[in-house]
Amino acid sequence: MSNLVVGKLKTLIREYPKPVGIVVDYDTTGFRARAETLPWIMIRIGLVAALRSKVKQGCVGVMITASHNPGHDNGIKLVDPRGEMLDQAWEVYANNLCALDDDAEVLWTYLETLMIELNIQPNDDAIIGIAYDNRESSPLLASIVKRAAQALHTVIMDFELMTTPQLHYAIHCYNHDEFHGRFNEISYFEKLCTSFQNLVMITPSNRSLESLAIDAANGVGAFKLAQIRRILKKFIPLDIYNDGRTGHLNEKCGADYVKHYQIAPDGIPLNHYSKFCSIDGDADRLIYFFIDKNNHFRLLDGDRFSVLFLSFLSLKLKEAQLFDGVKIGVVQTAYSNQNSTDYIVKIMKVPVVCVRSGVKYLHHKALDYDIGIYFEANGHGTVLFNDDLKIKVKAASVDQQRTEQQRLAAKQIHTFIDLINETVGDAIANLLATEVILFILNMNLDQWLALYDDLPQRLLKVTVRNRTMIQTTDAERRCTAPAHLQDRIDELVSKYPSGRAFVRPSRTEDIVRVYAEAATQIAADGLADEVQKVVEELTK
Ligand code: 16G
Ligand code: ZN
Repeated sequence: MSNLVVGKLKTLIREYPKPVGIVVDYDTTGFRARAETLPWIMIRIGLVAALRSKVKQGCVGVMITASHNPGHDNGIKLVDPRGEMLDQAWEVYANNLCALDDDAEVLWTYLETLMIELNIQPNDDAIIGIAYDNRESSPLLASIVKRAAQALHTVIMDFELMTTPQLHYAIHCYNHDEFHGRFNEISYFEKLCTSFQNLVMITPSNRSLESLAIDAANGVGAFKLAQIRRILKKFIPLDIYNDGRTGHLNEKCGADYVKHYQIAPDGIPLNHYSKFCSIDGDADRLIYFFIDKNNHFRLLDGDRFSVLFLSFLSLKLKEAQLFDGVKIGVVQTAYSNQNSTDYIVKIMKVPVVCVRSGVKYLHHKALDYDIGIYFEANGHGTVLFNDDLKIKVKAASVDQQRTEQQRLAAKQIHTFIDLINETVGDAIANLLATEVILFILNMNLDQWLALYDDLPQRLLKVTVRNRTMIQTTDAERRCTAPAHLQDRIDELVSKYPSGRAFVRPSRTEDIVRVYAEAATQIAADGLADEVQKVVEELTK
């Protein structure tokens, strides 16, 4: 066996050598870089995926995407058998493999040691499911992962073109008893569309749903949305723009662009609709926007989804007489607008916890609740419901001791749970969830936005010599290095009414991010500029 594996690895290494002196780091987003620099990493990740599958005795997912990055980038991340992000201990194995010399014998020695430590054999069964987004480089990178994994006796399930959340869901289904080791894309579309239709149909109303214009970032989501549009055409008109047929991926469009620049994307007719949304390149982020009556661009970001989903669920739990005793919590990051946090805590009386950026940190924390709602301000998030709560809600929906209104509310929650993709934030599922909540609550985007006013904010990118000089604590809200940086930020913040600012090194770009908010836009801009100057001065 070992000679065979070493032989296959030798061939792969010869074809896709590791550049000299390169150092990479698997973090919350996996690996991400210019596509042409990635092939050698694919070999290592293919091996890690195979081992992870052997250990877990389940199917492991491999997603090839660079999300909202430009089309020339690509990336890779692994999905654990429950459909969740890769266990953090395994990030270390991925990094260790990448740090080794480009030599098949060396790689094999490391793998052998690891297999002994993990108590697995090279020829134990392994299965991985691979999917990719619509970047030109994706099929080649996927083929390298497959070949490396196959060297370790691995069965490959080729999902080809999929969104990141679809792959998470596919992996969850594949490993879940209920699905008996099967998954096909139809079950994903059925889950979303059937629950959406049911929610619309059980809700008494004589209104119909208004058209939604979707900016699909010229990404893989466009192709999947086209199928949803067809299935749901009698229920909601979904008009897809930036659909990947002509424009470039994430170029002047997509959720990240719209959120970052706070402007409408190119390629969408602003005069024709009252509701718009943007998803990102791999369809795991969503933001909404509209043009108000004064012709101003208005954004509804991830914080707004937390508030909307929470309002809906609290109301329906109360109507179903299920609210008491249910532990609901909202998980946010440092980027969440302070006014959203205040609204949730002070007005809605629901606790908020802040964790560091990165979906897996939010997801993990949300598991502490019966209903855990988490969204990053950038539009990535979902809702998690624990099993007891699901059973309780289902029972209430058919409980003849309850009034019809109480049963209906329980049924609405139960159907809403079906619509949500609990494995990871899913822009397509969340878009349908948002539409149906607005329909049930009879709200338009103006009313949704009016729930609270955002504090003006400014986000800056700062280029420094070495971004790891900046170290943070307290969910990335305070700096511990370089010395004096936090004191200087505190001093600046104290000059601004409602001021708040923090600095953190990006994990996806070679820059430092500065965030500031304050009572006015001028003040937020001023505070961000002042903090930027201090960062530049102390990292010279
Ligand atoms: C990635 C993360 C996102 C986080 C962002 C921070 C996932 C799937 N995505 O996009 O959650 O907000 O990185 O990026 O975890 P930054 O470190 O460059 O600010
Ligand atoms: Zn994404």
